[in-house]
Amino acid sequence: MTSTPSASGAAGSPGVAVIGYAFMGKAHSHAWRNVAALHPGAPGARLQVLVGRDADAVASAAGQYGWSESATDWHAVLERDDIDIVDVCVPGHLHAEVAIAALEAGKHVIAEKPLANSLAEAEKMVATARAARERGVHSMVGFNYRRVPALALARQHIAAGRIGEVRQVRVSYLQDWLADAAAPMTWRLRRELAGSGALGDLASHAVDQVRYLTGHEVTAVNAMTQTFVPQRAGESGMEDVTVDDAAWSTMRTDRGAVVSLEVSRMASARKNALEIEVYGSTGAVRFDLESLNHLDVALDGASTFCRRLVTDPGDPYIDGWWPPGHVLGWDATFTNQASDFLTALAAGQEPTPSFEDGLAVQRVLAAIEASAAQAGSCVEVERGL
Ligand code: SOE
Repeated sequence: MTSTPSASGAAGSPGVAVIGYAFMGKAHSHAWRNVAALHPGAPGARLQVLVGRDADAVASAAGQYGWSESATDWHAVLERDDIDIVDVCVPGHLHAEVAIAALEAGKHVIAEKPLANSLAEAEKMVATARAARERGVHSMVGFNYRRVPALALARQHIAAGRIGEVRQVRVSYLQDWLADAAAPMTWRLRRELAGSGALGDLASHAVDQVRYLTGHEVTAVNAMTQTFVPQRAGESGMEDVTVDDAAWSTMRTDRGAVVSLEVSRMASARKNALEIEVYGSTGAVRFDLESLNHLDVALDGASTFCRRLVTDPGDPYIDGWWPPGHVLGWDATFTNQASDFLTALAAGQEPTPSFEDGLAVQRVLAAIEASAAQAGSCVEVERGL
């Protein structure tokens, strides 16, 4: 255990341990550090310990991100009385093990998406979360894009009936960080570590948005996946890529809508493009993450879209931020997520999205994989919990 000079966090606030200190660990650390300063009324968090395998690297990250300590043994961290919340930011193959152990140790848990690498693991996590809930121990899966103000507003409009009956959804999530065939092998391209490729990484967000925005459940899918670069340079020469680079699917929902979904980490020149369009009988909404403060709306029978900057007083989450027109960044989604999580815990409530939501998404992803393996034939999504 190493103490850092720049310890931060409010005494008396829940003590947090983040497990994992790479990209997501950094984004979550930023959120825990800033949540109470930004969101009026949000309980604070004590940045107690950042956990990772490499002692020097995690100590350095802990100092940089503002943690009191760093540690290398997450099992030991779960035994500590000064830790109330465990935030799981490790690669997918460890989600189930860490989250289940943390819940059983009486810690509230946030697990990064996708919930797990397999349906069996996700089901176990849900069973553990349900038992923990009975003991007042809560859990959430980190679909941070639910906390984009424009998407939260889109959901409000749809729920209020302002686009009528939802008929069609188009959702795509495109990135390009693997477009170069010379990009090296990473854990994200190994099935045993990541579970899947663009599917778990990006389609998990896309499917979650379909459920979140419309309230529909996906019931059946036809799909195709593609691995464009089957081998990449690893530490020991060329290694097999064992996950998808991209996936396409058409889907039906339980309330008669049709969804088209497209995800890729090989879409040249697209960096982090999550685009969503929802078309209803009397209107539509349209969103692009690369312009995340905007929502295009055609409401209540309007025949064209108009663009709305979602930074006005009363817009979702904006009370915690800046005056109108002073735009938010991608990091705000994690701060808003931390605020919602801490607020739910303080009220003794289960935060959303729950592990059940994570499992529901996982079932759609499993159906996509199954359909792709059967040349795109229709696969029903498993239901029931
Ligand atoms: C990488 O593709 C990644 O970091 C995803 O894992 C995140 O969930 C997404 O928000 C940004 O891109």
